[in-house]
Amino acid sequence: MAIDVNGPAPKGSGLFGLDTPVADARVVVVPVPFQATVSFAAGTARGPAAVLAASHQVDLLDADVGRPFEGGIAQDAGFPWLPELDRAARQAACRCIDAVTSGAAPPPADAQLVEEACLRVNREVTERCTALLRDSRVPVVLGGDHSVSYGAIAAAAAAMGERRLGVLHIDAHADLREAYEGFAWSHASVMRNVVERMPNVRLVQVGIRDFCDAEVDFIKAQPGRVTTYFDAHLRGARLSGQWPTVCAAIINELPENVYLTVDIDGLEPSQCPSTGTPVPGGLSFDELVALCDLLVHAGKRIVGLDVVEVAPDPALADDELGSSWDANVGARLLYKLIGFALLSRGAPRPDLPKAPGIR
Ligand SMILES: [Mn+2]
Repeated sequence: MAIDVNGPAPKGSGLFGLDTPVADARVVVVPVPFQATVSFAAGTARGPAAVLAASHQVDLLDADVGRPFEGGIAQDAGFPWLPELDRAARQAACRCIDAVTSGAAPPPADAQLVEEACLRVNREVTERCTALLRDSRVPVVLGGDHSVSYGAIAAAAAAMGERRLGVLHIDAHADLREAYEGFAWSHASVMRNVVERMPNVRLVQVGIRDFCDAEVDFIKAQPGRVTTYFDAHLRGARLSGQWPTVCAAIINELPENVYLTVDIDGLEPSQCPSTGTPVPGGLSFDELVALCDLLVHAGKRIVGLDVVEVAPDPALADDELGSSWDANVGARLLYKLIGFALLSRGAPRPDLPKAPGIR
């Protein structure tokens, strides 16, 4: 079916109202609705369904990134076994967290179930993304909690061979804990695991405003590997109109090939009120878009990306998810990030008439 960019998304159509077969898509979105180790409010397991529903509102022409749909975007079937595994692992994780927070040891069988679930998700996401990268396609993981990024980053890092991979990490949280609530593969440990297990990764964090002593010690101990732009240190640039200057510095820390991992809570909570662990402060939507725009203009190549921790308002029923504000922001951000990834691989830039005074 031809795409009508002027009309509404057809009922029952795919992500962004497109019907590109997965086999023909240059960008493949892999939904991973996993939240076993979520520590505060659960809900991101409904993120992919909500983003899919909300994506039908996204206009296909975009002033920042042009016509990403022409690159071919499709969402694959994900992992049919995942929802059941997620439910079982989440229940086991809750029992572990209850034990740990009351000073007891977690039940060993539950701890093992969570660990094995996390390892399986890591392994299967890595396999899926590796196959896409081998095919010169762009893997896009849609979470789920932040733990789902690990497998995608592992695939991208391995695809680099001897070359370095920059990981541009947008988040309120440093995610550098050695383990959290007893889980080695927690969302709160994902970047620690990336840095420790993928020697060619260079991690650059932006927007961080929730962290512990041990995470700061880890950052200090990794001067060539980890650079953290704390939100408090970015505030001056944000408030004084120096955002592009600080973006240039951030980008300068990254090698040519970049994996982009966006925890939606890196944005201001007004953009993600239902996410699991919202924190005041953070980047505006425009600041994140400007950072990505400058990244592409600087000649960096986006090899893969993810958007995680999007959660719809828990009051919404399954058939109402398209009206979720969190998912609306998530879908629009996802479309732009896909667009930037395609621009970074030579897609044509947008060609809009510019009004007087606009450069
Ligand atoms: Mn976070």
